Amino acid sequence: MTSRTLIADLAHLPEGPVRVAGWVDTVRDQKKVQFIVLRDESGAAQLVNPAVREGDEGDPTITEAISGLTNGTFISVEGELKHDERVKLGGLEVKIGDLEVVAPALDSPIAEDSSIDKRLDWRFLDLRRPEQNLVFRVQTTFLHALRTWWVEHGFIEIHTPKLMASASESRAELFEVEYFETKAYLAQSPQFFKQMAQPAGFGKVFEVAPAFRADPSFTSRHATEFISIDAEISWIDSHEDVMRMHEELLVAALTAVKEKHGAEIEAAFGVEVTVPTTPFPRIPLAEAKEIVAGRGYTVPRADADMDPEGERQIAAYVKEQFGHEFVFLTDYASSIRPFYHMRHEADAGLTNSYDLIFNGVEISTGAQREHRVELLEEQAREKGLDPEELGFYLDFFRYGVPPHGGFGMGLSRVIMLLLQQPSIREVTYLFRGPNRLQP
Ligand code: AMO
Repeated sequence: MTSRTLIADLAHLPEGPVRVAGWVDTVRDQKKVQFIVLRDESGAAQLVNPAVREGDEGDPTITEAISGLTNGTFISVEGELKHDERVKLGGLEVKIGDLEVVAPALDSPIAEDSSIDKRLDWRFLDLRRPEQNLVFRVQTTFLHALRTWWVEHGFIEIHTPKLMASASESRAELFEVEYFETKAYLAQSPQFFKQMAQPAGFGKVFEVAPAFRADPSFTSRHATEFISIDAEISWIDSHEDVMRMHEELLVAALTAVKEKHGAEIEAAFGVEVTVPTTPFPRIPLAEAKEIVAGRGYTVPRADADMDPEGERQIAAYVKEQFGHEFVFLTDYASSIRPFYHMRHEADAGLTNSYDLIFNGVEISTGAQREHRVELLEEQAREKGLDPEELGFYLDFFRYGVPPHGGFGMGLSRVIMLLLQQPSIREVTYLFRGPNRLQP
């Protein structure tokens, strides 16, 4: 590979010869001044053609080459680095000595004001924007911090299969695929197999992997394929232990994001990253619905989950009352939770479960699991599931399983809410939805 200096590193180099390479962002081509703004993955810098600047020496053939450059062309430039505080862009410029057009570019089919659909059609060009690059650097830091926390706390990483013989969540959102002479389903969640790690003796596990939902909705928060962040821990007393792990993990990850990217995020998105205090507020769902009703909004179905407006309202209340961006809604009714959630000892109508709301949107579901096989079988039957089909799963609970629980959290939802973006489409590398399979 030909060596080059990343543009972000130029600021720390002494004046002298350098080679930079990247995409032409803009060309200013006038009689007395000719310069290029060059962008690479680390930043942007101004390159000046000395041949055009009065009194400077240079190669006049370069002038012609620059005049013919289109935006987006990938070029390599050898030149002289000069530090000059008067240059707005980074206080430096590179005097062009030699310029090679490595790969020319057609005019971009998208602009900043293009519709999100058009930008997704041309996602590789859209991703070239510095804010988009920042999104994925933030995501990298976020995930790295999660992993670091998990590893420091004795978790084991697992990779569960995405081809399954049965549903793990609702049958309604299941993708069916041909599998030789039989059918398979794309995993909706690693639920069953992360639970399997408990009788397997792993103690604490995590997985970051794709999950699939045949959900035909076109909301800003749903995709048909998304990255699910999952954790499952053994030997818990209740979902409270899961929430404690969850909030500590998020504090670690948001601390890392703020330290590394806080200033950039503020400059690019006008968003101040807040590291939350612990414990996060916890409100039982029934009480949350009353609070929301007191604010003048009635969640449409009393026996259902919060709807999006209900989530926004309870988040607004929590922000006003506690100055917090997160809230755990707890103790969901068993009628609206999966069969595997443990129910309250004293009230089987409620579960040891929670949803985590961040800036007004659900980012996660967590729960203590039912580990007593007779109860689990009964709960499955009650939900209309066939214990035969779930045989492999129910067996996990027949051979010594500790009380356990965990959560699943959608990566793109967290990043969307952290950077206050309007849709997960903006923060997903390649979005998959009901009418998008390409690119
Ligand atoms: P649940 O179905 O609530 O729980 O999903 C957990 C989290 O995954 C994200 N998510 C989605 N993100 C984008 N598009 C979708 N279609 C989509 N569906 C879900 C959300 C959601 O909060 N097995 C349980 C978790 C557990 O109990 O451990 C489960 O999957 O952020």
